[in-house]
Amino acid sequence: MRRLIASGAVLAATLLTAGPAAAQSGQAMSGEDAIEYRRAVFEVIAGNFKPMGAMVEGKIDYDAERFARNAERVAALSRMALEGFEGGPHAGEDTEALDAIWDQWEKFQQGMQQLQERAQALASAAEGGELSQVRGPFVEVADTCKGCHDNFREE
Ligand code: ASC
Repeated sequence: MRRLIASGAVLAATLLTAGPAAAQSGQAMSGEDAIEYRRAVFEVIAGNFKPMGAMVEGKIDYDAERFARNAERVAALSRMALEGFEGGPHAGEDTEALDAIWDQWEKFQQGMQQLQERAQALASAAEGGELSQVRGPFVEVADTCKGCHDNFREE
């Protein structure tokens, strides 16, 4: 009985501190947590994507294994990004996210979906190990990045 009361108190405290954003969507992070989370995801995406770009552009030597490994990471991370936007706009200074994301949520979600699909296609193409096979899929992913930045990110 004592244990039941204790767990009830913990549950009540959790619900109280989770705040209105979480209450609305069920699981959304709130405020600075959401901003920090999504920035971290995009930071690691960029850290993996940039060397791939340098290989495609011939600025560094093509390393098929590294390219495929990074492509796998980008594909996995692309599936983690949307969560950081749910329940927003979030209060916080350290963000370039435009309110257009939440005003046009359907369109934003479709962009994120396209990123996931194209990043997966790139990872699959990279398994073949041929630079000629990854160029096209790489450009498609980069175009998707740019499309969302143009529409949904501050200049
Ligand atoms: C990158 C990077 C981006 C995208 C974008 C593609 O390497 O950091 O944000 O590619 O520039 O157009």
